[in-house]
Amino acid sequence: MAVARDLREWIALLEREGELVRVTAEVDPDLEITEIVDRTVKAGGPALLFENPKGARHPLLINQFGTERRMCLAFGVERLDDVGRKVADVLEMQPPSGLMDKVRGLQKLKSIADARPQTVRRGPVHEIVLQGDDIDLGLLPVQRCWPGDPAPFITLPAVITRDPRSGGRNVGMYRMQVIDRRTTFMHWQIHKDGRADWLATDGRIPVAVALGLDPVTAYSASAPLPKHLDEFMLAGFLRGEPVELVKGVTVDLEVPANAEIVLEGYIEKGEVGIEGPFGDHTGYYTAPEPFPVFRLTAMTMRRDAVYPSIVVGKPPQEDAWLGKATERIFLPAIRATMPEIVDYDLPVAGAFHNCCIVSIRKAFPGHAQKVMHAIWGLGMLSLTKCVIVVDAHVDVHDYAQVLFYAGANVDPARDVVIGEGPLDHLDHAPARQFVGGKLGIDATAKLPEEGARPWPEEIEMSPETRRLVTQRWSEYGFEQVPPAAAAGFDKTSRSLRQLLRR
Ligand SMILES: Cc1cc2nc3c(=O)[nH]c(=O)nc-3n(C[C@H](O)[C@H](O)[C@H](O)COP(=O)(O)O)c2cc1C
Ligand SMILES: [Mn+2]
Repeated sequence: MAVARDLREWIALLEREGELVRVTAEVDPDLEITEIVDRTVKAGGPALLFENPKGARHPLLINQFGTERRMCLAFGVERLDDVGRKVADVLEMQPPSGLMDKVRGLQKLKSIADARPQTVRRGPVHEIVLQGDDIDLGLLPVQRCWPGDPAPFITLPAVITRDPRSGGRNVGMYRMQVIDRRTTFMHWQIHKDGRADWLATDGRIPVAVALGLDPVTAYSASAPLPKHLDEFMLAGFLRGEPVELVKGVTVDLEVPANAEIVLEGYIEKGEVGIEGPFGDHTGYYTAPEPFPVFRLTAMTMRRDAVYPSIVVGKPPQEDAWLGKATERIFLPAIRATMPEIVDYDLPVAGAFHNCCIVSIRKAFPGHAQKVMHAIWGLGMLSLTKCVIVVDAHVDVHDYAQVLFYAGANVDPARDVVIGEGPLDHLDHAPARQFVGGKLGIDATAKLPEEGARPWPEEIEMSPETRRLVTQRWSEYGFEQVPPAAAAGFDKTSRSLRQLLRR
């Protein structure tokens, strides 16, 4: 499946697939769009293109990522795990052993070569260039999302900076509160790479913000890559086509040539103001806090540029699927250092950082604790508040099943780890901001060395009886198939459900 080159091709693809609705009625970006989108997302509805946002010159695209199907369309895959497999293929590369192996190896190497962004001389993003007094963020339908928000916020930006020491590029998604026609705040939180670039800079740091990208590049801005890795590389690798970049007009940075809109400018080291509150993905308003001020020096656009937006709030919202994409794409990288991990799940209702369920092939006493501590030491997963470890055969995506083992296999006096460590910037629960408690729950079967009595056997029907019942099913004369919704959690009842569906 081909992936979209830019936002326009993506919109066309969504339309062909029946995944987009155009709204021609005049709709207010002040709260009204949020309420429409909130209902649409929760109903599993389509992407929405608001063609006449009130008071603005440009249309607004929202809910482009709001379902699993659209997320798969974005990556050109059948299932999100297929994207993870592409990453695994490269991470697990071995010296080739035969001709076919060599050919396959070359294909993989090509995908790595494609990852490198390509500089081009010009791009449509410079069809319109506004500088000085002509710069006006009021042209864009920037949403005020929730009633407690003091101003409109740009919510789906790809913020481009360079590390002043290494020159390495970073692309991050950080919300931007509009202050006036030519100024916003930049909400890069304490653990984030853009903020580190800013802190490492003396004086002013050039910043470019791309709005309206192909979906994979837009996603990549939200991906938690290690600091030294360029998110545009990830985008090129996942797309199988390099991201094309052009030189900025007023900043010494390169920007996506096919972006709908680019905001160029700078941030002074010492210039901060009070940003927020903002109704965030935690489900609460974040407290007002000092964040730096972004001053625009140019606003460039394609003709008829489309402005992209997203609403976050109490889960589930559209960002759920951006998070699930990260969960699937990063599994192979996590497994590269912890091969005992079978799978993991970051529940949407846990706002991703509140809870991590992980299944492991347990091999020695204390293994579950080892994995908890590894997660608390791994990239952005280190901010995870609660880790639940289960055995390999448990389906981490089936929360009823996880709860069963967390209940049945846990002696709280023995199997709960309470630690301390860094917490998400926006977590309001800990007594101090940024640090607080960690909860680990070891829901694996325990070994004698871990202080367990002989562990009982789990109940499973014998294969012969299952086969017999399957064979005789029609003989039993059931009139109606029992509702499959009475979802049990163990393998027996799942295979029974599959049987009943036939
Ligand atoms: C819709 C959306 C909005 C986000 N807003 C912010 C934000 O305002 N501030 C922030 O620090 N991270 C925000 N994030 C998370 C970052 O984009 C994410 O942590 C990313 O890895 C940051 O890039 P970095 O690792 O290069 O710093 C947001 C993510 C999404 C999907
Ligand atoms: Mn980064």
